[in-house]
Amino acid sequence: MEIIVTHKNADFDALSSLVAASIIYPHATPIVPKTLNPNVRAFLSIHKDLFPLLDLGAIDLEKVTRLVVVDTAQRARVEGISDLLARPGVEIHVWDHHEHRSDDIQATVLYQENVGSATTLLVAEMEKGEARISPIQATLFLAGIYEDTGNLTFSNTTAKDARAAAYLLEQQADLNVLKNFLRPAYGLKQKQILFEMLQHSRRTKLNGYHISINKVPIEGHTPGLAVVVDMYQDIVNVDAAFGIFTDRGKARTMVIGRSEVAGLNMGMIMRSMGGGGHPGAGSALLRKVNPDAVEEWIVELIKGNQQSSVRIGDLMSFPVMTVSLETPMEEVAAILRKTGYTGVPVVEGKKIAGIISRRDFRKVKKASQLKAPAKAFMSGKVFDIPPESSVLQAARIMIKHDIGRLPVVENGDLIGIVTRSDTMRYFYDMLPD
Ligand SMILES: [Mn+2]
Repeated sequence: MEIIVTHKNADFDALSSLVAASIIYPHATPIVPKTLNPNVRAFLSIHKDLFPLLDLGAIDLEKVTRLVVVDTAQRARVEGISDLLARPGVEIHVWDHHEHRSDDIQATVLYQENVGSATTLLVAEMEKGEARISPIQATLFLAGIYEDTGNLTFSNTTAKDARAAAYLLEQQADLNVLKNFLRPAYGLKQKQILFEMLQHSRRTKLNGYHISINKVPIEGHTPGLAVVVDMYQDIVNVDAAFGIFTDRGKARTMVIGRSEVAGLNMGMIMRSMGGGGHPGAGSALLRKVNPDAVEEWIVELIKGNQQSSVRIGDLMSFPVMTVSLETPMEEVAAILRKTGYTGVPVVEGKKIAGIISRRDFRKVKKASQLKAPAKAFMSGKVFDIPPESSVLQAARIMIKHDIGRLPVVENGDLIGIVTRSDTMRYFYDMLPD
């Protein structure tokens, strides 16, 4: 059998992706997660009978041959399927719009695009297949897209999201129903928190942006904090707003952020804190932390964002010491010795043909082989990077592939080189003046 699952604390995008996937995979059973956001729960309590969703408990997982995961690729965010993920022979399809992470679920088929909502990808697929969508399904799908893109206003919104929304309106999505469900999480408790935030509201200018960070004590489970931060940001009118909500009894702190500007990627900031999100909105759950320290941490992360405006092109060394395909190995060795470099690109004209590093000399077994040309020992697999990349991107490639230097390539030509110590120096702010 086939099942469709999504992340816990399901939002509208998660729920609508579940239902949308059940149209694309007509033989698959959509499984509703145990925890739902309050507005999703409210929607389902009224519309449950219209959507044939099952609990995971009703499924014999032994019989599952195909698993479809929607609106997340993170293992930890999907409950109850770790055995299934580990079982060989299970076909796994992932539909997700979050940035791909190396520890994500290993998909047999991965549909990943950086669009505003996961629903967008599934709706685009449906439109291609000319699937029939009922008005109530169209309404739910539009709720998914609207919630994740802030009604197509968040900076993560793409033309594809707007196109999918247009298609759903053509399929009679009902904006009145939508309006009632998209913001119902705002009640008395949320109102009190918002008022408290406004009373203690402070604005600061960081890295050229107007920021407001607000620390609020909360007690017990408090849903709808994202909506509160959203409204708070609207009212105080800043580029980015953060709520640091601490429940002292449970020693838990929920950090929620909203950003209106492309230069402040909230998802990136929250990922640095162990959470996640999109460029426009994100959150992180921290245990046993001091809210003041969290505030400082956020300030540091925002300041750090400024650094990401430095591009690899600013940091690289050039001209680059290179050797040709025919340079004898003994000459390469002499160059490495003289310069202290751990490796040197092998070029053919301006194009990189390979790279030769100290490690490659381990392959040299006899002295006579030192007369052989570089092309015989070089590694032809070269990772390179364009000059407009960020330092973080370069660091990621070097760490992932355990390489110490990355050729910088523009229009196919080698224009510079960046080393691991360049990036380290940059991160630790030890740039020589
Ligand atoms: Mn989503």
